[in-house]
Amino acid sequence: MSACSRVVTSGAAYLDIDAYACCIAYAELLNHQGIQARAVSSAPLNFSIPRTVLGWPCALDDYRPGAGDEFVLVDVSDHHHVDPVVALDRVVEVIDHHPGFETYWAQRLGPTAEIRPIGAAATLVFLRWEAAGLLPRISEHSAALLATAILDNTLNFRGQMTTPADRRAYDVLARRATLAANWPAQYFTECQAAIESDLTAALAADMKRMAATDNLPQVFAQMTVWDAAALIHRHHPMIGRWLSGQGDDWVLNAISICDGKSYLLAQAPGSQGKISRLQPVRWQAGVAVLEPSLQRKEWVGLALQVGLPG
Ligand SMILES: [Mn+2]
Repeated sequence: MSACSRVVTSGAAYLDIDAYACCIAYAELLNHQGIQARAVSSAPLNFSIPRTVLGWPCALDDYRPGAGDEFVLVDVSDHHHVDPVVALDRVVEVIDHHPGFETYWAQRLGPTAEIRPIGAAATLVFLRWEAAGLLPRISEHSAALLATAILDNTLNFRGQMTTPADRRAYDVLARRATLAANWPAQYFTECQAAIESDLTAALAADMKRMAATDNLPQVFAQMTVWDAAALIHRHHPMIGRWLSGQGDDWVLNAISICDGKSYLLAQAPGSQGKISRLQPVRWQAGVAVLEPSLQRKEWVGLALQVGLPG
């Protein structure tokens, strides 16, 4: 009989840098605390994890969860979209920053479900390390992963969900990981180059079907790049063709770090209208520009508010 393990895992569709960092760094923390834990995922990694990051000396564990294992969800709380390895009745902890399922988990887990609006789930994991008094023992690669996840999920601290805790966590972790001062530009530029070299795969890897609300286009693709205006200028027709193949009702939210704007692409008047009802943008030739940029989880938040009575 093998000993039971805490399996730290995330969403089913894909793993972004925040989910990836949280799995690895939170499993490392649990192990320091004497709880056997593993970072496990069966989802593909998306384009927010570029080659430089993959080159750091860390990885997910090659582990198949067994009958007695317990699960920790990080950077996900929608129970419809968790990794297929998860047994929902054996989830013991949730650490997330996506809105919509706070009540579901509060009823099941009480205070061990921590779901709150903050720039990155990685910041919540950083706070766990700090609260445990174990920050001096965090590995350099976990510190670098968490720091980079914070950069990505806060859109280089310009995202509207960014909090002072995200900034402080980045400063502490970047120092600990000795990241270069120009790491943000380097990171987002590398992500953009990877995305442009395989655009349809990048679209497929960060596309969600919005079942929860009628107030958003059904297909909601997103990418975060250094310069979205340049990317759209180069690839607009191709992006439109590929997304039209996924359905009639779609939008692409291309988040541009260098100018802090969202470049929205949509073709159908109905899809454009759904976006315009949530934010007052002007559509021109299928493109609308929004400053400051909004992330998909913020669009979902707006769409859910519209659905509330009163
Ligand atoms: Mn996240």
